[in-house]
Amino acid sequence: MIWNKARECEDLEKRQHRQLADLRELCFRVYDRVPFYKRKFDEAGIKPDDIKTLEDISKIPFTTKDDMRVTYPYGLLAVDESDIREIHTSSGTTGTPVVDAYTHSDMEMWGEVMARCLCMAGGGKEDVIQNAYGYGMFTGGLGVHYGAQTIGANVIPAASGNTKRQLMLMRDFKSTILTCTPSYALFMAEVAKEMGIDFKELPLKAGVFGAEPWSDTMRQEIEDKLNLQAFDIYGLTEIIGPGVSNECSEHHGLHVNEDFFYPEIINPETGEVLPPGEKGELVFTTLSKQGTPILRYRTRDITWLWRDQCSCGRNLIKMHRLLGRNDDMLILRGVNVFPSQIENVLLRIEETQPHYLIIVDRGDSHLDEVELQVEVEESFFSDETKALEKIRKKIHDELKQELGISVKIKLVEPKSIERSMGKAKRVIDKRKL
Ligand code: DLL
Repeated sequence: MIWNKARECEDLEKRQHRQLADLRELCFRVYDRVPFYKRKFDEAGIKPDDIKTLEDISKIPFTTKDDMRVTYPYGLLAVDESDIREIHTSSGTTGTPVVDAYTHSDMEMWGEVMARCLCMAGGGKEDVIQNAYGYGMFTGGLGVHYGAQTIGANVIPAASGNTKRQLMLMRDFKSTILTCTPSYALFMAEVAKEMGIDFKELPLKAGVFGAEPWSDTMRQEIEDKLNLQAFDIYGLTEIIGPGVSNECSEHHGLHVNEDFFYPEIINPETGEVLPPGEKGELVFTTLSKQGTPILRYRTRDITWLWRDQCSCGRNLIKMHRLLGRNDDMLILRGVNVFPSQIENVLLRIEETQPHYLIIVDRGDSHLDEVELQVEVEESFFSDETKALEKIRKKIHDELKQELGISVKIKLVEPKSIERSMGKAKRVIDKRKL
């Protein structure tokens, strides 16, 4: 089933016509209401009325994660605060987060795009959707929830964690669709095995997995172990949360909800817009968002776009599953982590040196395991285990506070981590993503 045939299969010319009208309206609106954008337009020497074609979008300056951070909390708001119905922030960290503020119409739009995604995965009114994405400031839980309610399904707001209860709910309430991160899906398979639950005996038919990188090999493993069809879902807080794009049953690229989120691929070095089929950095403009509209947001995600007449009937442009990022952001257990955050914590702790190595792996549990090797300051390095244990615990606790996740700390001798003459290699990622 297609949730909104009129929009998802719309004649291309008509769609582009509306995209342009929305883009122009957006430019006038933010120029008028958001001093940040007015300044950006003025600095670039352009006026909203200079945007006369869709290609003219390339005249508009990019927006970056840093722009969003320095305008925290409400610097990008384009409506009165009293018109905001809900806010979400980027996951995990206690540093300055990125804020997404939604008006009533933004909430409706979120419900609509998520409804489309769940439909692409075969979801409908008769389904029981077990939603094991985190609820809270993270957009995953509530985003999927609104989509599930829009399609009229029964949603089980299980949230992430408490895996045994999760599996019990799945069995007893006969969940047909599972939504969570792909690594959590595999972890569930392990626990199910220990509990003696056989997925072949459950009515689960589909899984909508995203929020972190995964591969076709991992898809195969999930499909085999959980006995379902796995669909890739993509999204990001800055744009809306989940619901930006999703795979249909063809499993050949993710359809982008381009009537709401206008995608471009750029050369990350030059900023030049690249033609369909060329690999580069994904950039989005939210065409109709009211609360915190974003113009030309540089996602740092690497992929390419193409358009074909998909066998599912939709002609929404497609993006290839993500190929990686062009910054050093890691996604650990669904939490976005920058190595610089770890470095800042180490710099605050006098017993350590900021010489460190982050080793990420997926253990038997299929969940991300992170080990931080860190050098101890020469004058503090002693053989006394008790003293070292105290330092280890201090780093562990401060990192947990900063990142929101637990990291295994391994203290190493001064000068034992390899020094680099160029860009230091701080991360060894052994996950096969
Ligand atoms: O992860 C929103 C989301 C929730 C998407 C639930 C899908 C499902 P953020 O925490 O802001 O938002 O992280 C966004 O996560 O820029 C990508 O680098 C990465 N990411 C999201 N989906 C995928 C995916 C949510 N399907 C960042 N494959 C993005 C690979 C993904 N990476």
